[in-house]
Amino acid sequence: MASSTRQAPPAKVDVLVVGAGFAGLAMLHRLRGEGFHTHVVEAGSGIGGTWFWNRYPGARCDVDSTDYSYSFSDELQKEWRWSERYATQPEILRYIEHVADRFELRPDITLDTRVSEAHWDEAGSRWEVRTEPGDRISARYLIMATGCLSTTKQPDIDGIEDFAGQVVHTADWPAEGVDLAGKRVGIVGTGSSGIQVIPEIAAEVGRLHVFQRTPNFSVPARHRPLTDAERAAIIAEYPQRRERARLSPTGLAAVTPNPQSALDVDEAERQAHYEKWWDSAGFGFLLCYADLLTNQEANDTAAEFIRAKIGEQVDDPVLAEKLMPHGYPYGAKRPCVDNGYYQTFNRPNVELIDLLSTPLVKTTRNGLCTTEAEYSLDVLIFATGFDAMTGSLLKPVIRGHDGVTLREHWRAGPLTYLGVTTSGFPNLFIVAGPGSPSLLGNVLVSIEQHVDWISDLLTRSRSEGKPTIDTAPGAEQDWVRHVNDTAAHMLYTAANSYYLGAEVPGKPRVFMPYAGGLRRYRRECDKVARDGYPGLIRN
Ligand code: N01
Repeated sequence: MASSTRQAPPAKVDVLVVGAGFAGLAMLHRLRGEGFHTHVVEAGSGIGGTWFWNRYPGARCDVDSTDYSYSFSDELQKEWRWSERYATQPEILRYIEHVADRFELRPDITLDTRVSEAHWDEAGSRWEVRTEPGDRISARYLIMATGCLSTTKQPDIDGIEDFAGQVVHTADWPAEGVDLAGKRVGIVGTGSSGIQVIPEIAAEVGRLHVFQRTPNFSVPARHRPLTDAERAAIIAEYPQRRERARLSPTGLAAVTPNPQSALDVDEAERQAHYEKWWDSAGFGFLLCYADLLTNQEANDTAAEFIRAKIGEQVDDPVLAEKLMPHGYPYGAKRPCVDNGYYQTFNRPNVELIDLLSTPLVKTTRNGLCTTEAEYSLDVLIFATGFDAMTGSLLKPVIRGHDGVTLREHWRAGPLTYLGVTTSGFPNLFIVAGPGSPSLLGNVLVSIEQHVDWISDLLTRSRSEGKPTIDTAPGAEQDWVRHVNDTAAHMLYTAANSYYLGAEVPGKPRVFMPYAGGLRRYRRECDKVARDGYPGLIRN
C-alpha cells in the first residue's frame, strides 16, 4: 500500500533503477554524476533492500563490516565508524540511510512503488514501465537492482491458512517486532537466517520447536566490537584494502586465503590449523585450505572437523548427530556462521524436530503436524529463504523484442551475458544477476564492479552515439556455458542448494552464480570493455 505522502516518480527518465538497496543507491549516485536523469523506484516503504526487510532478531552480516561497505567515496569510508566486526542489521540500515542523506539521493527515490510490468517499445527504443500504484514511466535504460535474495519463499505446507496463530517470515519481519515472550514458537528452516534467529530468541520464548530439514554446516561467527585502534588502522589502510578485495576471488579483504592443500599436511598439523581458523576466521573458515571446494577428500577433512565440533557443543549425542550435516560437501550450500547456535539445543525449552525422519504433513489451527506428532504453537516463523537470483527478476512481467517475456526467455534457466545483460531485452541491465559472482563472495564488491561497468558502458555508448544496447545471442550462450563449466570443476553441484535452483520446486536446475571468482570475473569484464564490447550489439 502506497503511503499518502508518496511523490509520483517522473514520467520520463534516462534511467529507471528498480530497488533502493546497496546496488540501487550506488547506481543512482554514479549515473546521476554522469549526467543521466536517473530515478529509483522501491517496493518497500524505506530504503535499504535486504537490510530494510530482514529485521529479525539477531540479523547481521557475516562479512566484516569494513569490507561490506561502499568504497566509492574516500570521505564516506573515513567518516563512518563501524562499531563491530560484523555489523548488525540496524547498524547497516543506519549506514545506508546515512549514505542516502550524505549524497542527497532521496529526492530521486520513490518508495512504496513496485514495478508490475515493463515492455520494450521498439519504435521509441525505450522501456515503458508500469508500477502497482499505477505510474507509467518511460526510460531509455532499465536497471534491475532487485537483489539476489529478495523474493521470500513460503514453504508449501498444507493448511497454512487454517493456523490461528501469527505467521512471520524472517525476511519480512514486522518493523514493530513480534511479541515472543513466553510463547510457544515454531521455526521452520535452519539456513543462515534460522541459525541466527534461533539462539537470539531461545531465552525469551516459552518453548521453541526447531523444524530442521537439511542440517547445515555452521562455524562460530566470532562477533566482537572493533577497537578504536583497529578501526583507525583499517581506515588508514582502506585504499590498499579495497584493492585487495577487488583483486581477490571472494572480495573478502579481511581474510587471506591459505594457498595450501588440506591434503599436503599430516593429520596433526591439519587439526591444529582447523582449530586456529575455527577460533578466529568466522565465514572465512572456508578459505583455510585452497582445495576445500575442489577436492572431495580435502573437503571431507573439514566436514569431519565441523561435525566433531558440533558433537562437542551439544550435550546429547543423539541430538548432536541429528544436527550434523552429511551427504553433501561443506561449502556446497552457502556456509552459515553462528553465535551459539548448537549450544542452544542444550536448553530445556528448545526441541529439534528432524523432518528427515518425521516430515511435515500439514498445518492445523493449533500448529504444525509431522508424521509423528502435532506441535501446538502461538507463533510460526518461516526462515525458509528465498527464490534466489531469479525470483525478483521474474516477478514483474518484462517483455523484450517481439513481446517475449523474460520468463519465456529463461524457461530453461537464466541466460545472461556476464550476468549483466540478456539477449532480446535491449537496454535492460541487471546488478548482481545470475551469471555474476555476487552470491559467492562479498556482494558489495560485485555490486560496485557492476555499477562501474554498466555506467562506463552507458557513458561510452552515449558519447559514441549508440544508445541502444542488446546482447548477441552467441555471447550469451558462451557465457552461460562458461559459468556452467566453471562450476562443474568444483563441488558446488553436489548439494541441493539455491545456487542450483533446488530451493523452489520446478525451478530449472542450473548453477546460477559465476564460480570463477571475482578477480577472474573482473578481468573478463574489463577485457570485454577494452575490446569494445564484442558480445554486445550497440547502435
Ligand atoms: O535461507 P536458506 P536463509 N520444509 O535458503 C528450509 C543470506 N543470509 O534465509 O535446506 C522444511 O539458506 C531449508 O531446508 P532445505 C545468505 O546468503 C546471510 O536462511 O531446503 N524446511 C533451509 O534450512 C544465505 O545463504 C546472513 O532442506 C524448509 C531453510 O529453510 C541466504 O541469505 C543471514 C522448507 C532455508 O535456508 C539465505 O538464507 C541470513 C520446507 N518446505 C541470510 N523450505 C548473514 O550474513 C525451506 N526449508 C549471516
